[in-house]
Amino acid sequence: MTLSRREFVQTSSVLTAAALSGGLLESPVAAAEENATERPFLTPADKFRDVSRGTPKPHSLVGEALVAAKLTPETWRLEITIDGPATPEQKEFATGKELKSETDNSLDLAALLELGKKHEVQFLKAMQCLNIPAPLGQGLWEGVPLRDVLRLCSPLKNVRRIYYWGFHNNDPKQLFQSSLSYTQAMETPPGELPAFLAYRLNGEPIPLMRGGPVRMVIPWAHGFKSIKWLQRICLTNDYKANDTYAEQNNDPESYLKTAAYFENVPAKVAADKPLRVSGTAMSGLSGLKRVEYSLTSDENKEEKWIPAALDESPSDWSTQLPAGISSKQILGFDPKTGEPRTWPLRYSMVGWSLKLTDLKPGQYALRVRAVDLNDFAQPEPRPIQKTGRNSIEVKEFEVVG
Ligand SMILES: Nc1nc2c(c(=O)[nH]1)N[C@H]1C(S)=C(S)[C@@H](COP(=O)(O)O)O[C@H]1N2
Ligand SMILES: [Mo]
Repeated sequence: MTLSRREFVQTSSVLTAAALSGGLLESPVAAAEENATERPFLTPADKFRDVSRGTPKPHSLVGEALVAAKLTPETWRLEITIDGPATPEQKEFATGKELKSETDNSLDLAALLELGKKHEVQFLKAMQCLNIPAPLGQGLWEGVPLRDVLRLCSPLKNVRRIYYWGFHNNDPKQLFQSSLSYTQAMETPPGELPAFLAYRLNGEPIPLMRGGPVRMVIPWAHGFKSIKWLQRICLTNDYKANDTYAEQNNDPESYLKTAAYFENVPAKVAADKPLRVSGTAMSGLSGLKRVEYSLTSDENKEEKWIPAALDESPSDWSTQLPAGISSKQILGFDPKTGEPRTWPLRYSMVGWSLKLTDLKPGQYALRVRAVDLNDFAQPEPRPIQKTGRNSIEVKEFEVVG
């Protein structure tokens, strides 16, 4: 069931009137007009929170060092190699055509862009670290599905896993690697988004800062699968996930989780002034049904969960997207109408807001949680935090008279 904001407001006013009788009244009808969160849908490339490893960080390189690292658009190369008999579990070995600088057939950016003319995909995705509570930023990513790149290595035999890494100062200790199964690389459920090699972010070449010239982007996964400064893909018969992140007690197959986040809540609020609170919610693998909040105080410690308003899909997507990009081209949108097939969009963030009125002086705690399409409320269904943070956020504030 999807509700428009107006329908939603009508429904929630009934809910809140019933739910809140202890003097803490929310007035959803009054909030209706002011509810839309004036937040741009896309995060500018330089405003993402950065999670990068390396000494020096690859995006700090300039001039000759950048050329030597092959991180300029002209010097960038992708090598695809097949690894040897590494583990006893490999009774058969992967075989296929390799693309290597040595043999002068590595892939350059021009060749990748050429593949893009035929196979390009575009979609909106929020980047989120498995170990950081809030998403890092949201972008329109464009590139070529990994499956179309891997076809350059045909015929492939006995490949069970694909792992890949980026520039790491040619130092094995700085290597940060991720992996996918062969199936995840090659097959995509209808309506879902494929693993792909991205070369544009928000309509521009991916800046070095965000992992350009080419970054792997894995739509369904946390940030650690989306390797920046991509330079090497390796095909193997080894069936085990061999992500660097797995060595740090993280679940290497974790999907993005559905969760709600606050923006800012002031520490002190004036009594009898309405308090508007907003934030974002991530729609993970299991989708997002609603965002709920609960307000407790010294006098009223009982948690009652009340729906907050979710931002609607922008009425004019052209105001949110880079010039020249139509939402009709973007995966997850209807190519005829340019409207999202589902709202909120899977693997992206949506704004939410709520308004508290008639607050009496005292200490309060405001909590917010997401409910997914299977009716699991945060932190369920996966309360183990090393599969991706999704604790319920709480903000404490004081109302002063
Ligand atoms: N080459 C490389 N790629 C990387 C990383 C890294 O350290 N090196 N960090 C990963 C992790 S853990 C995250 S959360 C995301 C962060 O992406 P961002 O810096 O664009 O926000 O990049 C991923 N890709
Ligand atoms: Mo991360």
